[in-house]
Amino acid sequence: MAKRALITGVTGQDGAYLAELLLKNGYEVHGLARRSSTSDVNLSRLQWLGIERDVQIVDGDLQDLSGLIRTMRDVKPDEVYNLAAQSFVRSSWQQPFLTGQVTGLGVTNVLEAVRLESPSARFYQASSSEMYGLIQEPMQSETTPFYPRSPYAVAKLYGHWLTVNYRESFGLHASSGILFNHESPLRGIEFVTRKVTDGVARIKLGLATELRLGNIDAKRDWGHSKDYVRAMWLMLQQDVADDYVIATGRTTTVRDMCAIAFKHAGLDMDKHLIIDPTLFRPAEVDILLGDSTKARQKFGWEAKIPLEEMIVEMVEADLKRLKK
Ligand code: NDP
Ligand code: GDR
Repeated sequence: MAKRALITGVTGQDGAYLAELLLKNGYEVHGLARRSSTSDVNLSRLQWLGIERDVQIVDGDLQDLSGLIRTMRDVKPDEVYNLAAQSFVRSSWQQPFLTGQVTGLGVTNVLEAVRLESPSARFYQASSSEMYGLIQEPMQSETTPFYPRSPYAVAKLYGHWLTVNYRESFGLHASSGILFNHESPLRGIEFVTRKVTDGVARIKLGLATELRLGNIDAKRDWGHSKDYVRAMWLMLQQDVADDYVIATGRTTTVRDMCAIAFKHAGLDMDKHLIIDPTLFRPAEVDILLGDSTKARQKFGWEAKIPLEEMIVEMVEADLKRLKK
């Protein structure tokens, strides 16, 4: 019989790529999604991948425990991937309470629903390199101390430790992936890589003349979402649940990432890039660089798609979108 997976956040970047991977692997895929007044459910990313009819959508919200319990009872999943979150760091200062409710306490709701209705299911929690925040070690691994620098990161830390706690308290097969930044053509437009590739495509097509960014000295360890969802799946195939860092092991400034996009489009970055102080954050994570030796040794995971290739793919996808 086909394995059954439930993905929360299926309409997001990772949810879409993970659904695609699980479908390819023969899974029956159920996705929790919330309705909005403009569309029943935002299926645009699933449509981009051509899988919108293959995913069974369940109406739900991470804040609604009773709905999650009912969903778990109905779907009876073998694997649960908790990807839903208010995931934009900058918004978390504007909406700290909501971020705490969804990104933090939401994890309690999903874990409780699993514990009560589907305790043999394997559980994945989407933890984040943002939890490292103010960096304590030059390369961050599973043993590096955390120092969160935003309401988002504080909420993620709560979800992370609760996952560890439910594993230790109730024996759940609950794993946490500490994923560093990962991007793709399906990345939300508010995140810096996509803001850059969309901005560059607009300038190239004569739809804009400038691109405004905040702190371009920040450094990130950027990988491709397609590589990272494979790591999520591999984690849940292990006999013993554990926590793993997933990263490329290479860090790049926002400025240098930006230069790749401008160069590919044949544009002079200095003529178009404007630094806007209003886009700086109240507290910044200056540098992230992950060490995913444990994931490589335990299940052979490595990032395959380099930053240059990904940024070019994103610029091309944005040019195509805008020409339409
Ligand atoms: P996205 O922002 O693209 O997707 C977030 C998803 O969560 C969307 O499907 C969104 O639904 C859903 N969601 C938001 N609030 C609720 C809610 N209250 N109830 C139910 N669903 C909700 O994020 P990514 O795909 O990039 O990331 C996936 C997860 O991994 C997130 O938890 C993120 O914090 C985490 N993460 C991401 C990293 C990255 O670099 N991408 C790195 C490390 C961790 P809707 O479409 O309706 O808005
Ligand atoms: P991040 O991603 O905060 O690392 O969180 P984001 O792309 O938003 O920022 C990366 C870095 O770029 C700097 N920056 C800008 N960022 C945005 N969004 N817009 C700008 O105009 C801009 N100018 C400079 C930021 O200050 C920052 O240093 C992402 C999310 O996916 C989280 O959910 C996830 O947990 C972490 O990655 C790992």
